[in-house]
Amino acid sequence: MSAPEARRVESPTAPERGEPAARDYLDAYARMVVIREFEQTIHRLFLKGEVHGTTHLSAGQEAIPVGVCMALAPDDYASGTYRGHGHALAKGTAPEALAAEMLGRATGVCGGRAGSMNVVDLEHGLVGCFGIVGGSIAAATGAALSGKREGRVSVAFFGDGATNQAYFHECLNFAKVLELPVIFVCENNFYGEFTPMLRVTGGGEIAARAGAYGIPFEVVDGNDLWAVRAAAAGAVERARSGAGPTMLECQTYRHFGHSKSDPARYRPSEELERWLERDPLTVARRRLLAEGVSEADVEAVETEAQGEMERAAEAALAAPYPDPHERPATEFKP
Ligand SMILES: Cc1ncc(C[n+]2csc(CCOP(=O)(O)OP(=O)(O)O)c2C)c(N)n1
Ligand SMILES: [Mg+2]
Repeated sequence: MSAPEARRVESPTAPERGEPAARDYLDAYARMVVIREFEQTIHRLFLKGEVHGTTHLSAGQEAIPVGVCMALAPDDYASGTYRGHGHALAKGTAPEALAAEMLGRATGVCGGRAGSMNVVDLEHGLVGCFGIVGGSIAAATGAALSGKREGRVSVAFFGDGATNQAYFHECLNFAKVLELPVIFVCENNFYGEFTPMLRVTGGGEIAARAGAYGIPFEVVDGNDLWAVRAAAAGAVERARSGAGPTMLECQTYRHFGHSKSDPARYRPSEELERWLERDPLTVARRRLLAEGVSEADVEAVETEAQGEMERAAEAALAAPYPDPHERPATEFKP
């Protein structure tokens, strides 16, 4: 089954628009390249046996966390999924600390004890990444309760599959009733594990579900950094002004299988090819050049991002494992 075109259902409020400078987009593109390099490096290290357990790669979906985080302040909150490397890197986690975490090393962002699926980085407002489908929705909604008092916005990143979980419906209702400053960002990659989204989604429309709770929503091209940032900026403005939650359905596609054990043979090759032609990195690169950024400047940030990731992987591989007898520095102390 090929990925569908979503129907554009009218949303209660149109978000506001404002544009950052070309330099900001170049920086954001650099972050997208870091995420892609990160995922490819983790893929290689996994095959070498350096990454224990499994891991879920987000290559192909980079424009979503980066575009959304462009619109956030550094101390705003976000939660991510088990496909959360991009969520953490976009929110500000250092590639070196995240790579070390993937390898279970003591220098990891959680002391090497969280691994790929459960990263938390409170210093950068990342309240957690969750292996439970839909868990990120509840965490970000909870953070938005604090956020409402503190003037902070909270973002939940989650997949299309999570919109069939009770968390989604309870949290959207709760957020609307309390007008919480939360943005629900669905990364609709059209599959939940090996199952096409349409086969398990009543009504076939994800964003429109928010409308049932009176929450403004928008269907966004999730492979277009500019489109994601603009939609997120409108949602952030609404949240900060006290106008409550917004839902963004960002349509995208994962380049790899669901997890490391999935070769993704269930996807028609024409479908994959069609989406690879709209690789978010290619789309962003083309747009930067069209906006007048020079080829030399684009290449410079690509080289720098690749170098940054190589250094991060080397440092992570050289780092020690945590001492199992020592209490982790990151342990919660009541
Ligand atoms: C509550 C719960 N049920 C089932 C699973 C098993 N599971 C892991 S990922 C996944 C699919 C989720 O798909 P989606 O939300 O679309 O996210 P994607 O993997 O596509 O990013 C499922 C069913 C789980 N981790 N948690
Ligand atoms: Mg999915």
